[in-house]
Amino acid sequence: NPTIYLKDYTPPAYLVDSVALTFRLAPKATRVVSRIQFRPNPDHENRDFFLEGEELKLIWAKIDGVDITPHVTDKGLSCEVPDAPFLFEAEVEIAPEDNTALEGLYMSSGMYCTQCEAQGFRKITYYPDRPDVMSVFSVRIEGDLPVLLSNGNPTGSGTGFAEWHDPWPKPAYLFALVAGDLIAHPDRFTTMSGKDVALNIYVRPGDEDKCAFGMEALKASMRWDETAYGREYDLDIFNIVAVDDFNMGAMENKGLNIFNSSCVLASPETSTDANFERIEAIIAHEYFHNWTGNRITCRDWFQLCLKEGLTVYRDSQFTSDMRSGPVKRIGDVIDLRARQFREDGGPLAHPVRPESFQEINNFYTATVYEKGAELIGMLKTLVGDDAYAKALDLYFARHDGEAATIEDWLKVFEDTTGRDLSQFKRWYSDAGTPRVSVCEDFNDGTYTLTFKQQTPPTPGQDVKPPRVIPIAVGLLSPNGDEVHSTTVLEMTETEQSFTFEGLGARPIPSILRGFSAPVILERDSSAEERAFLLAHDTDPFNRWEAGAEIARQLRMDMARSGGAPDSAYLDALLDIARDDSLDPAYRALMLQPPAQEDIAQALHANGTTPDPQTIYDVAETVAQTIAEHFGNTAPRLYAEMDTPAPYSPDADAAGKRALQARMLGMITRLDGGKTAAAQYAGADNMTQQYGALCALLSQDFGGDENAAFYQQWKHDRLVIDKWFAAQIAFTAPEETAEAAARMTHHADFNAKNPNRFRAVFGALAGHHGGFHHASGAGYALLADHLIALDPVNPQTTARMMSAFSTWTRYDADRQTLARAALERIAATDGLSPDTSEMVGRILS
Ligand code: BAL
Ligand code: ZN
Repeated sequence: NPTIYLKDYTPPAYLVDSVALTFRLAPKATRVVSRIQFRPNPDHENRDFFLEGEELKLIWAKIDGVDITPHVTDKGLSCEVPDAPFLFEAEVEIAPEDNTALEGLYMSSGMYCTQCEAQGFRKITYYPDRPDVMSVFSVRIEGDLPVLLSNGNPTGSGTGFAEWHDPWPKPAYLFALVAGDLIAHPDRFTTMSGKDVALNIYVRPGDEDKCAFGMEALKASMRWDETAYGREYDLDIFNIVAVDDFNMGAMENKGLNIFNSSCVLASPETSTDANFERIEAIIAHEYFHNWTGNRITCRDWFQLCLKEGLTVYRDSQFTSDMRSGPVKRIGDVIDLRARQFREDGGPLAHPVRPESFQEINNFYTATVYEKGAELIGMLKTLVGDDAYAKALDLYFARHDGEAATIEDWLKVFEDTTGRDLSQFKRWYSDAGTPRVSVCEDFNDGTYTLTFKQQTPPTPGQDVKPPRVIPIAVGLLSPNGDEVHSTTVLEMTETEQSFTFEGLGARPIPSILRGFSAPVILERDSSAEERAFLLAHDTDPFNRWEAGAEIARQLRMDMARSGGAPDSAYLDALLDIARDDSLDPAYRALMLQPPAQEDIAQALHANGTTPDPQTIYDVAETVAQTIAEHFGNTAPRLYAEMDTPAPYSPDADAAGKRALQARMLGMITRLDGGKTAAAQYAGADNMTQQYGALCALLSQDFGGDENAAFYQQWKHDRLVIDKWFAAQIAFTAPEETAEAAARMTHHADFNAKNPNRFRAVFGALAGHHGGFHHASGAGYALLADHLIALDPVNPQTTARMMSAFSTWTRYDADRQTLARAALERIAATDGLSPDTSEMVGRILS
């Protein structure tokens, strides 16, 4: 694939005023008739007419009713056209049943569905498949299926057909069609201006009882967007459809969101607390796209963060409002460090707004999404809440109905506040995670913090000028009082000092409160100071951070030079666990050990080659020591955290269960699995059933429960995905690859289903010690299966390639093994452009 550059952007040669599509559905030979009203774009000189189209069989084409014979290649169609508005018509044939890539129109468990973002519409018909061509769509679907859905409002239906009209101009990537034997879970919503909206969640028969939670989440999202952003829904109907085979989590098609069934179906018996929270967040995310993504879309795919960063930011605000703000923030930062910092520090690093790509599907990344959201949070911190609200109002007013850019986005903030955001823009253009070091001085009542920022080089970007970094700081007195409440310091230079006057004693600083910027803070604080902040910081994020830093440092020290946790650390954990003034969900997070991947990342950043086996052994030793230190506290707290029946997925109850699960992990190390087996036997919900199973498997118990679990749930695809993952996640490193290989031979393994493929290989890649085992078996197995999957489903293959992105961090022997696996992938004949780009970047 050629490389496409942001700098080469040119406006479309032709615009589309309206498009009418007729689908005659058939699994092997669906016919699509398109009638597209074009007009020359006055802003464009070049008049070459080209429509993207891939894997289409052209039946006929006409311009203004006259047959034409266009020039057709495997990329699209070109022909002579009038220098005035004209009607282009064509009929094409496609084979949804053969479409295993799950892009365009495909079939999943007997239903037709679509995925058009980013460039899937070109596999449905010839079209200017670019987001800056927005048009009004009318759709007629003909097919012998009970439910026939498309975007917009229904305009007619009868036996074997349905018609839809979407009055809101949209790019082709937001087109959707669903047809199948589906059951609706219906509801209604009255918008803030009193408009009645019909809501439906469509599912396969048998899944009807898993829709209620998603529907409540949808209504809460609709209300929240009205209250928080003044955004009202704009069609008569809003449909969600659950699909089993889906490359992503969900898709925000206008008025017809299509969801991976794992991201919408929920019931207490089959879904964990974590599933419920994620479903609520994803439903919100897709709904919020209606304004940030659909009404205002992206001019080109380089601007992907314009809709994704903002929408992730909005869904995190929503979750914070629905649940606990600090718990959500801590969870987001854990995730950011695990996925985005890892990306930003390796061969896949790219700017939040990339400047080039070969395959845009490879840029649906943690950097575009999660770092993109962090940039919105920083902007809000810098301008303040009121200015943020005004800027957003201006954004919606100024760009509604447009395909916008990051420049447009920043301009509304500049126009609202009078600030110059040119330095802030570097956050969009420069890859890499800034490292911010700090030193301090106290003299005669004046306390000075001096910060230095430095961003390491990333692929294609050697020099990184300083960025504006909002650093939220509070100061505590030695007796634990807050002597200076949170202030946002605006760092703009490479090195910069900030002073605080009139202090009676040298304060203890709490820096980067709330994780006010996505940077790595480097501070040589003493163990005492961290322990002090862990006990006294009034900022819940930084209090957690102090504990996390102690936990990370301990494991790094042990991995480098042995040793054991000291009793101060163990007692601090006990104090937190028993502190009733703290929300159980927060306590559970405080007791969550750092991921082994984080320890490897931190060791590498500090110049030590991480040894995955040692990191695994340290994690086990520390966990065992903590369990022993907790002694009777664990069973006592375990009992205290009992939640009343019936199960409720609300945040309070889920928080209690999270803390209870931490205790169960400790107890299972000491009681031979008795408590976990009892929990398993008595559980009336998946959180506790699966939690007990995982606790048992992690200590090599639970053979009977494991077999019973499979028997009980073998009919439920989503539960069996969890079971597949659990067979791998709790193995010792030397057994992980073998366990994953065994699961690929299980009768229920199906590589064509992305959820099942990810259950196995996500668990393998997520097992740090196992994937990076010295034998190289993890690398080899993943390479085998990626090579096999690539011709079937390039997108899922390419995304899973990122498992290899840290390979150069490890020792020479592991590097040799990983390189061999990567080179084997690279040398595969006919490798997809998606995977080819990924392997090229990872090897470079
Ligand atoms: N737009 C792709 C899926 C999502 O981010 O919502
Ligand atoms: Zn999104």
